[in-house]
Amino acid sequence: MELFSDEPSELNIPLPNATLNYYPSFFTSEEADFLYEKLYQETPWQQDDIKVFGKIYPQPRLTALYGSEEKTYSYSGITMFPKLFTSTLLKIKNQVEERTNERFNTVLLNLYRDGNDSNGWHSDDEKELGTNPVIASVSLGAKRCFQMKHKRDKKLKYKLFLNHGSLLLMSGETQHHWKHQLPKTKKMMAPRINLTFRALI
Ligand SMILES: O=C(O)CCC(=O)C(=O)O
Ligand SMILES: [Mn+2]
Repeated sequence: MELFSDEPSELNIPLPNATLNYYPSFFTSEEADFLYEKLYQETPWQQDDIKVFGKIYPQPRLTALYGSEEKTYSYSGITMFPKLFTSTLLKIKNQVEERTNERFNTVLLNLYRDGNDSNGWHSDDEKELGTNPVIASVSLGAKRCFQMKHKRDKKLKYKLFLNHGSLLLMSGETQHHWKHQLPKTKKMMAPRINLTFRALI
């Protein structure tokens, strides 16, 4: 309940060919602080190499993959083997599922150590996710800019600053028609943790 705030608890972001729901204060700032610290400390962060246009680079962020089964997840030439959900991640997953009425069996964690870490233009459209995947993205830590661009209509662009403790739900045909990225920034930035819950089939 938000007694002293006029910030809406849920925003439907109206973009063509996309379904986006944003929950700016999905977690209270105390809950978000706690989860940030806990995940920062307890996650075995790794830095994989990725292949971009045939060249190998270290990924510009750290990641970790968790799931309820041992299904692997492959993207950008990497195959990740999930660890089993921790109790922290299961609690977050339950809250996300309750709010969104969706079910997830995998979460990919990203740690952006500073403004130099990033995530390039992509869609979450790997075949393991099926058609019209639902992606639930939780943000903790520094407020970073999340950008979207339509694949065909170059005029269609959107950006959103993702709050500490927020949830962004991307569903419907979003991944089919849009790409998203988290660009580098020259501003001094504290670390940010992002969790994307996904359903692998
Ligand atoms: O960090 C973010 O907000 C985006 C992460 C993302 O797009 C991904 O991991 O697929
Ligand atoms: Mn993505």
